[in-house]
Amino acid sequence: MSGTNPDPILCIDGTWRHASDGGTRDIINPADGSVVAVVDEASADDGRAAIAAGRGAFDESSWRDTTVAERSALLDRIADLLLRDRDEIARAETLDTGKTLRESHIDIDDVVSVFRYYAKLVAVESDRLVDVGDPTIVSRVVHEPVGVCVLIAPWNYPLLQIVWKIAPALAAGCTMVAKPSEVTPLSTIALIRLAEEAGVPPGVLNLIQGSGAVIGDALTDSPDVDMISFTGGASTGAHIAAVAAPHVTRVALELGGKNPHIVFADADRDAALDAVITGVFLHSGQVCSSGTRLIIEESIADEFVAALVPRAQAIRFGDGLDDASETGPLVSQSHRDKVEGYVALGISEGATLVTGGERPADDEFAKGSYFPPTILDNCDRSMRVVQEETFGPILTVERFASEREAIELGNDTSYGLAAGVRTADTARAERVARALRHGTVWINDFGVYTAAAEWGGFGKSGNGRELGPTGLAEYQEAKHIWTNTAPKEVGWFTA
Ligand code: TXE
Repeated sequence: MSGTNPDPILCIDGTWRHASDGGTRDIINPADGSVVAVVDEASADDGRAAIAAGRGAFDESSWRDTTVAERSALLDRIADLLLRDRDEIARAETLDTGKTLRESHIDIDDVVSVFRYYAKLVAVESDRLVDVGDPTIVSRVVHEPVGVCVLIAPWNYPLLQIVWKIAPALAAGCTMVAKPSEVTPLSTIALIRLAEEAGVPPGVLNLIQGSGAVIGDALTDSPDVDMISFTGGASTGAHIAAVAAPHVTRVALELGGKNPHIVFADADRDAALDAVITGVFLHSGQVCSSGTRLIIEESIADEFVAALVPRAQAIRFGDGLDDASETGPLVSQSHRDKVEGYVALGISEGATLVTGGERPADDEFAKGSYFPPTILDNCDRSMRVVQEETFGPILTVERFASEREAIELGNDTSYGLAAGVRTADTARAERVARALRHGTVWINDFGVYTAAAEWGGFGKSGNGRELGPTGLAEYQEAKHIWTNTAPKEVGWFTA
């Protein structure tokens, strides 16, 4: 397949085109290293053309004057089309990312719920009347689209992450340039085609596929961009914020996490074991909210860790297209190298390797970027493996003696995306949940979310919020319109 590039996949102003400099990229299946597609790789000029298309559609077309009812119906149509093509898109997502087909189907259902949520939310949007205490004054706050948005997504949840941005941006009436991760563009390409079929006008939703290093600055260092929403690595996010700062562009960042999962001795043991395993090893740990730090009450720690081991070892990893696989490979060989490096680092820092830690030797896994569920015990918060995002299937274990210490450990991170607390004591659960400086806290649950509740981080996990009403407000400007219905002289100056 390598070398052939049949269908153009850059969508600029409603026209599907190849890259202006003829660039292409092989898309690799991490399960076996095969090339699943060859796609156009945009140049910086293509990026600038996409922004110009978005600017033109925002400033000169009738898009921003569409009614909320029209945009709501459009979102629902996209959701319908996603359901029609659910199996095909799920397969593309699995080939791209390595995740299991089951996970890809769940992602599409989640994405549909996000479109449906914003279709409903925007339909009931209304101006807010402000009582200024004078019956002759009508004061209203109205919401308008922020403008041209650049939406940059990562590779772990390619469709889901881009839809958390596209759905509210469309609902708000913005125009946009969507850029999936260059290693996982297939589901986003399918989505943009569906959006076109649903009736999104030319120039409103442009698609650029390419390397962040080549086109990133062209997309973010532009006075024609009103908003950038980015999900990805912390250093890339900081770079984007710096590049956009001279233009005072609105920037929303979702930058991952190092998420504590706190287990008290009175927690339901079996539910806790199950949640800890799922919380960290789902999608082989390539989840921004992965429960990668087990923080466990010392009285139960040894027995609990011993019980985790057989569960971790029983996880069947393999090709995501194989129904028997419970989790897939890591996204790439280079990412596996990074994860492997963190295991070695943890051991050198004094952690005890309890299970996993070495890439599988079997021939069956030789061509894929597999890495087994790994547990590192006897960790402490000074270790880099405890503080840095490994983004792989590595669970670190720390022990605590008191509620206060559990909270201190849970907050001892520069990130602040998500945390879990497990206890049978509801008052303690509430105290701990309120004390944790994280954007989401799960009590006796882990990893779940809903389109209707805000998602985002404290600290270096980012700023801004996706989902929920705030996720729509990110793409809106609030404008105050003050109408004096009985104008008369104010008489401030006497002349
Ligand atoms: O992310 P990058 P990478 C974390 C995780 C991972 C690390 C690095 O720890 O190991 O980040 O992953 C685009 N201007 N997360 O290197 O580079 C890029 O093309 C504009 C957490 O893959 O941040 C892609 O579309 N855009 C995370 C997107 O940024 C640029 C999910 C993310 O890539 C750019 C993934 C630039 N200068 C990784 N450089 C999460 N928060 O869930 C790159 N990009």
